[in-house]
Amino acid sequence: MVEKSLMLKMLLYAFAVGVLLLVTKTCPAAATITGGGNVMLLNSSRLKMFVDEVPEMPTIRGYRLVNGSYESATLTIGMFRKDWKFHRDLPPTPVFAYGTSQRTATVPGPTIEAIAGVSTHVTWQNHLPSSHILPWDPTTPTAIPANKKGIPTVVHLHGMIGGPESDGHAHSWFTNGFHQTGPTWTNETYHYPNVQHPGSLWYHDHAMGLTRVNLLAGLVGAYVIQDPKTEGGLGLPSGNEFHRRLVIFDRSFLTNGSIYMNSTGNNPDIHPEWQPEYFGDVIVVNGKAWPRMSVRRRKYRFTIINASNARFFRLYFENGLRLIHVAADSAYLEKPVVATHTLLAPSEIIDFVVDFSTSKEESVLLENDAPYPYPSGDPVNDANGVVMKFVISRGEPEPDPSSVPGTLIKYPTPELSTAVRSRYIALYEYTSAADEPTHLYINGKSFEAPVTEKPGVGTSEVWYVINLTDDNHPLHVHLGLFVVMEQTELIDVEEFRDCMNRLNDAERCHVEKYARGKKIEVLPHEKGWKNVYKMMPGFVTKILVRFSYIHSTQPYVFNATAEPGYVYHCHILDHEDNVMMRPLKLVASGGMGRVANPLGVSIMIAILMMVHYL
Ligand SMILES: *[C@@H]1O[C@H](CO)[C@@H](O)[C@H](O)[C@H]1NC(C)=O
Ligand SMILES: *[C@@H]1O[C@H](CO)[C@@H](O)[C@H](O)[C@H]1NC(C)=O
Ligand SMILES: *[C@@H]1O[C@H](CO)[C@@H](O)[C@H](O)[C@H]1NC(C)=O
Ligand SMILES: *[C@@H]1O[C@H](CO)[C@@H](O)[C@H](O)[C@H]1NC(C)=O
Ligand SMILES: *[C@@H]1O[C@H](CO)[C@@H](O)[C@H](O)[C@H]1NC(C)=O
Ligand SMILES: *[C@@H]1O[C@H](CO)[C@@H](O)[C@H](O)[C@H]1NC(C)=O
Ligand SMILES: *[C@@H]1O[C@H](CO)[C@@H](O)[C@H](O)[C@H]1NC(C)=O
Ligand SMILES: *[C@@H]1O[C@H](CO)[C@@H](O)[C@H](O)[C@H]1NC(C)=O
Ligand SMILES: [Cu+2]
Repeated sequence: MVEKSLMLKMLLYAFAVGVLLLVTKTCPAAATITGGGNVMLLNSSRLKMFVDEVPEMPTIRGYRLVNGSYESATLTIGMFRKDWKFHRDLPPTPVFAYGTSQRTATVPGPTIEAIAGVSTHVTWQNHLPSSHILPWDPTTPTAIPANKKGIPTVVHLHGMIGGPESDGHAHSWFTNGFHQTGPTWTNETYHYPNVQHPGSLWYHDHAMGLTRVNLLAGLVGAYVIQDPKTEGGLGLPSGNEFHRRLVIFDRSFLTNGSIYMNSTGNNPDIHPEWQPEYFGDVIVVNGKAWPRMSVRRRKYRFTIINASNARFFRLYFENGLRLIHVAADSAYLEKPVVATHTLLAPSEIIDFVVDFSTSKEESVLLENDAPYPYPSGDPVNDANGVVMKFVISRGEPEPDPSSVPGTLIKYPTPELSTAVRSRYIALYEYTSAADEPTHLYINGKSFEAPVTEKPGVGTSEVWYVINLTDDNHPLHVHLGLFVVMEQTELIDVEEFRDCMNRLNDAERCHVEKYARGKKIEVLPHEKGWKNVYKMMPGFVTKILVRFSYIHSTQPYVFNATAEPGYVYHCHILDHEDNVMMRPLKLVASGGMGRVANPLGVSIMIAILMMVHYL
């Protein structure tokens, strides 16, 4: 399937080049071709790499400093249509961007800096035009305003431990000027308590059925919760110059600069436009294609947010420079973990320190060798195998006051015995007669089916995620944090899959009989508290999910049981939209807000399966 589409793509390139030759002959000035129904894809190798310096996104303080003390702030951030230069030699690209005004809006959006314990209020405003710049598909469950005008948007702050009203529920969408709002929309202003462990978060759109296109259009940005009390003393490289946040995604372009997204579905008679996974052939860092960054000969900290729709990145420095991981997703690790490679799934965050003073070379490439789709797809090529270039200042290492301490921040060790119940949950991928995916479900249930996951506030649960498909589905849980306990290969997978296809019931299919294969060690830098994890195909992955803070035993400072509740989903956006997402409703549990206490062992099994649907 992958090869087939690649072949078609190449044929199309060949055709397009032919057209270009023809046109340039008759009309030498024609540098771009539009219209006529013939899409002209940009050949990404025409874009010279490393010509643009990586931008630092603007920062906005989510607090006020009043007489030397931190006070809560209210921000207004809009979504605007504007043109964005992704590369020196690429014409401006129409995008949707977050910012305080159309002029200052950026892709990715501004970085919001919050202070632990000081709440931030944001009024997110939609200033988008009446129709989308990318093809979306009305045949998947999608937010469509009654007057069919306007682009539904809703903002999710990924990693925030906050109330459901401000979680950016897929049905809480709103259009330009709040002219139309979704069924669970309640308030123009979102409240982010910031009462949680310090770390990196990111905000992005989450509107029903439009998440993939709204992100692809540019609606992503970073958010950080800083805690001077716990982080300040660590001595890590800090400040905007030495702690850099990089938002990475992949995009394809047309020669006229527009973002290219195939508008023909893989099953066009079922879904005219939906495709199961978007891959672009240009790697974009902070809004620039294959940028370069000039660095000094000293330590830097990089927080990398993967905002791709479906591409995985396995990052490494070509000269073997070490990555010293200090955090993963939103939380610090207990101890730094040194590695040369790091695998990043969509929406995961990695956070590491690199010491450029140890580099013998004066420039070094950050490369990627993850096949796509991950892990069984095509190998990377000269284009998507390269992420960016670091140009290191010449001469002797600089004096460098920063360091990486032996111990970072220790949170309570997750105890399996604290889990209070067990569940089995299956994720299914359905395919057409032509063996092309048509849609994906969790538990064989649509998003609209009544909620089945109702964890108690303050409790922990064990989920066993069983993945029987060929694709890696990064699972993301809103509100909760989890620790990956164990990954066990399934034996006799075919037999188990057949049973699951018939019964959709892991217990009756005796999952324990199959979950007896080899165990794969969780990588040390992924052993901390996470909010997304890539589940290995053919494996059962056991995770302990916690619905309470990890930094303290205090109860949530908001009502987690309020409407409209939360969701959990696959973070491959094209899957999430169609509809690998389920509601998650917190319920009061004996003494709301009490920290989980041992009540017995619970098991939740999430099973990801490939069901052949004929
Ligand atoms: C680029 O060409 C496509 C296809 O003809 C068209 O839909 C799009 O609006 C054009 N973009 C720009 C920026 O002109
Ligand atoms: C893209 O351009 C490069 C260099 O100009 C060329 O070698 C390659 O064949 C082109 N690829 C396609 C698919 O046309
Ligand atoms: C700041 O502190 C000064 C001196 O304590 C006080 O007079 C002033 O009212 C304070 N301002 C605010 C805005 O709190
Ligand atoms: C909306 O949010 C604001 C700011 O958080 C709050 O003051 C107000 O009470 C909320 N309104 C409703 C109807 O919930
Ligand atoms: C777009 O997707 C359709 C359906 O999968 C495929 O047939 C076609 O080749 C794709 N077009 C390009 C340019 O990749
Ligand atoms: C980003 O995420 C996508 C899908 O979620 C994944 O395929 C890709 O490898 C990730 N990239 C990085 C740099 O983590
Ligand atoms: C299922 O396995 C595939 C193949 O490795 C993997 O890409 C995907 O992330 C897995 N999904 C889950 C939910 O684990
Ligand atoms: C929390 O929200 C639920 C559902 O709206 C409501 O029934 C309950 O009374 C609220 N609890 C508190 C403490 O406000
Ligand atoms: Cu998925």
